[in-house]
Order: sequence, then structure tokens, then C-alpha cells
Amino acid sequence: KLSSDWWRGGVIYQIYPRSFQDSNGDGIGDLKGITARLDYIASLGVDAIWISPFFKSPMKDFGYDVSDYRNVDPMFGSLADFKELLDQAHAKGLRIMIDLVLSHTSDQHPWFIESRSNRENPKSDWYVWADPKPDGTPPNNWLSIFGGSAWQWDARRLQYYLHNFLTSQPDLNFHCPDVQDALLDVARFWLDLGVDGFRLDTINFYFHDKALRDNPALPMDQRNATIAPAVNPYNHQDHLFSKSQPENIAFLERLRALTDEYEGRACLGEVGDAQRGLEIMGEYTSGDKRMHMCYAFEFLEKRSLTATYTKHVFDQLEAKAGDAWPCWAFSNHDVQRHVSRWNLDDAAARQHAVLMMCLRGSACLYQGEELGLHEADVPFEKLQDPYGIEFWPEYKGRDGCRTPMVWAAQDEQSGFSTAEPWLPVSAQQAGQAVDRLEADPSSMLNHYRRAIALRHAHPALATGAQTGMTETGSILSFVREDLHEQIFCAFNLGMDSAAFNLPEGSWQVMGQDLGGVEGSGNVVLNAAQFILMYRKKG
Ligand code: TEU
Ligand code: CA
Repeated sequence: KLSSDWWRGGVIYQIYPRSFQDSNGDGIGDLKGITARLDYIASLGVDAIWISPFFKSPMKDFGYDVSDYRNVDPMFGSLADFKELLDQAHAKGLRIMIDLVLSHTSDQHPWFIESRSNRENPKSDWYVWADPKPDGTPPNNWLSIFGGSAWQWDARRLQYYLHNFLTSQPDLNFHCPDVQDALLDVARFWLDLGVDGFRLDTINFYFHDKALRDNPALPMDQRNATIAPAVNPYNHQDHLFSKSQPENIAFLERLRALTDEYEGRACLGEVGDAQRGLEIMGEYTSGDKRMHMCYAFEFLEKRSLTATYTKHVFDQLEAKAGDAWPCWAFSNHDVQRHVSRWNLDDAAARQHAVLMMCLRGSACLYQGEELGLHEADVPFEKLQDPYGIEFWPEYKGRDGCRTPMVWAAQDEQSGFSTAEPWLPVSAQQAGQAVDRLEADPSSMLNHYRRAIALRHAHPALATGAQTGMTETGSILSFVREDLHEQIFCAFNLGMDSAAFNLPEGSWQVMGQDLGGVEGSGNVVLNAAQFILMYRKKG
């Protein structure tokens, strides 16, 4: 499927490069490691790979703090290694999306070093600098996601600078036209090199309110819908002025126009907003001049996909974001793996894999998800994530989903490395190693392959309309359809058996080999069961 809209309904495999495959025995995954595993990735049947940042970085936030946008960190290899990876992936029909972190840089980026040197240098307003209040305190009440004020005092400029994440991740000032141009040049550099698209980090954080108005407090009853962990005071504020500003749109349009100069490239924008996520998704993907799709947080939350919640999300999506094209994920490098987060047993995990392939939208699968991995236990002494260190023990950080990929059941380092890895291999995960599951036709890994193949075999599942979403007790049902076929999908997402009436007409049951049940008329679905049926049109 090498069409130019491969991204629509596509399945994207997310790689966290530090933890995927080490090729040179330093305990850290790298680009050559990914290249060595391309056959495995292709065997999953995915359309594309999104690689988390591998650019030059002091690694304070493990690559999401970039100090040189145009080069590969030596830890991960070289630009030549990246080109080799790109060529080999393309030869196997796999697209490569890179992760552009444009909202902020590392404090070691030459731009920031220059900007902080004094108040007169040419880059003095490339970052968000502001004077203290008369009493010396920060200019306003904005908070950092990773804890504390969003403002950091700088003793040289005698001013504060803005950071939405770590203090070592100063926020770029998008109100400055030179900053926008410089970042578009970065995007062009990678497009010229041949990447197929961008996963764009935190696109709703690009602009801030120029007047630096205080954020209002969030009403008590809204403080539970969270992106950040509950213990984080960040949840108590409505980030009205520190993110999701109207100016973002014009920049996204510039980025899209640039991308459209090239054939078949796609922009996937990450929008984290607990209050207005779907609305913003609507704004950012509407028409064909902004993002191709937005990465949604709705299924990355603590609350699971009950029939009620899932229907609610799609109703909201339709109401607030009409033609938006979502990209769903259950797991990623920032959240507890979903099998643990939602406490899914084997059957439910399999059912969720199929559900993901049936829902309208593109889908991201996070490395190890296809093995059914649980969150790994990482003891405090081994913790690497500064976010986890800050809020331990109420929140344990993001290391439990970042432990090394498990390739080989018998190997002490799971086939990931010959050295001690940067995070410990989880002993509990050995039984789910790739080599173990590969050999068993009924394994989770092979189940995922069949689920992905199902989507590719039925264009209605990938790109068709989604109609008639209905909640019958704990059963969620809906229809996917295009010009040629209709697919009826029903999933029992509850803990108990439930009954419902199959739609009239002559349908063919499909997907039993995935674990669904056959039936007619009034059928009962047990917990974690589902049924898929299709019929040709006209
Ligand atoms: O994440 C953005 C984001 O909103 C996360 O901070 C999220 O709220 C948190 O991790 C939930 O646990 C992106 C990247 O995915 C993340 O890895 C980076 O740390 C962050 O941006 C800063 O670049
Ligand atoms: Ca390495």
C-alpha cells in the first residue's frame, strides 16, 4: 500500500529507540539496531514506523530535549545510519516518521546559549523571556507538567524563561518570525532527506499568550480528567493561556504547505489537552491545509474503553470535530502499558487489539504492545525518568513502559544487548519474548498480525465511514462501510455476559479465527468476546 494517503487508517509502529535494539553493546538501543529488526517490523504488517527522537541531545528528557535538530546523537549512530535505515525500510514498504520536538529545545542548544547570553543578542527573543514581578517572583502562575513553576530564573539576563516541561527544556518563542522560519528549515531538512512524515511533539504548546495572563484554576469537578498523574498540581489549573492559543493554526498551515511540496508525506500532531482535546483536534485537522491527523489522548487515560466511554468519545468527536482524522493509541512511551493500566486479561487484551483495528482512525502500536507486555516494575534505585523521580512514589514515572524490548526468552538481556541495559530487562516479560511467541500460531504476537491484516484486507475498516455506534449494556456496536462493503462490529467491553440482536440481513461472520463468536438473531457475548460480520454492497 504505497499510495500517498497511506496514513489514513494506517497502522503506525512506535519505536522508543533507546529500548528497541542495541547494536554495539553499550546497553542503549540505536538506529543500526532498528535496521537489524526491520524484517520483524515488516512481518507485523504495519504501514509505518514512528521513531521517538534520536537527535543530538543531553538526554535530560531522553531525546525530547534537542540540542541539534539536524544531526543524530552519537549514542544512536550517525546521519549515514539514519539514511541506511530509511532506504532499507522503504525497500520493505515501510514508511518512516520522525518525531519533531519544535515547541522547546534543550538548554544546551546553541540558540538558547546565545539567547541567554544577554538581552541584546540577535536571538534574544527566540525564547520566552520575562521580567520578574516587583517582588521577584515569576511573571505569572503557569505550571510545568513535570512539576513546579513553568518559569526558571536566569541569573545572567536577570529574567525568567518559560519551560512547560523540564527547566532544561526552554520554550521557543513562536511569536518571533525568525523562530518559525528556523523550525520550518529543520522540517525541510528532513523532508529533503526523504522521511515520510512527522510525529509532531506537543503542537498545542507552540504559542503562549503574549500578555502572559494568569491561568484560571480548574473547577474541582474537572480535576480528575487528567493527562498528568493525579498527584501533579498541574491538574488543578486550566491552561487557558499557556497552551492551545489561536496563533498555532497559522503555523500548522505553514508546516503543512511545506510538507505538501513533497509527495506522500504526513503530519501527525500530538495534542494533549484534558479539557478540549477533541475540539482542538477538530481545529487542527479540519480541511486539508493543517495536520493530516492528530494523536489523541482519549484512550491513553486511566479510564478504560467501556462501551459508554468509547461511544462518548466518538459522539464528541463527531460533534466537536466533524471531519477530523484521529490517530488512536492505547500505549506509548509516556503512560503505563494499557494491559496493566486497564487490568486486561489475555482475552480482553486480544479483543482490544481487534477493536483498535476496527475503530475509525489511524492507530499507533507501541513496541512490545504486540507481545501483550505488562508495565515493568522498575525500583526507585533504577529509575531514570525525571518526572517519576519528582513525584515518586505516588507516581512512578514512565520507565515501566520503557524497559528493553524482549526478543529472546533465554537471554539474560532478552536479546536486546550484550551489556547491562540503561533500564533493567523485566524478568516477568521473558515468557512473552518474540522468539517464544513467534513459534506459537495462537500467541498474542500472531493474533496482532491477524488483527492488522484484517484492517488491510478490508478498506472499509481503514478508511470507511463509521456509523450507528450503539451501546447495548456493555456491548459496543457500530458499522464501518465504504462503497463496496459494510462491516458490522460488536464488542462486549464489560465483565459480564450480555445479549443483543444482530442486525437483519445476510451477513457473513468473519474473524472467528481472531476469537469472535458466531451467531444469529439474539446472541450472547461473554466478557471480552466480539463478533465481526460483513456483506458486500450492491
Ligand atoms: O509529551 C507531551 C505530554 O503531554 C506528556 O508530558 C504527558 O503529559 C506525560 O508524559 C504523561 O505521562 C511529549 C512526549 O511524548 C514526552 O515524552 C515528552 O517528555 C514531552 O512531550 C516533552 O517533550
Ligand atoms: Ca547502542
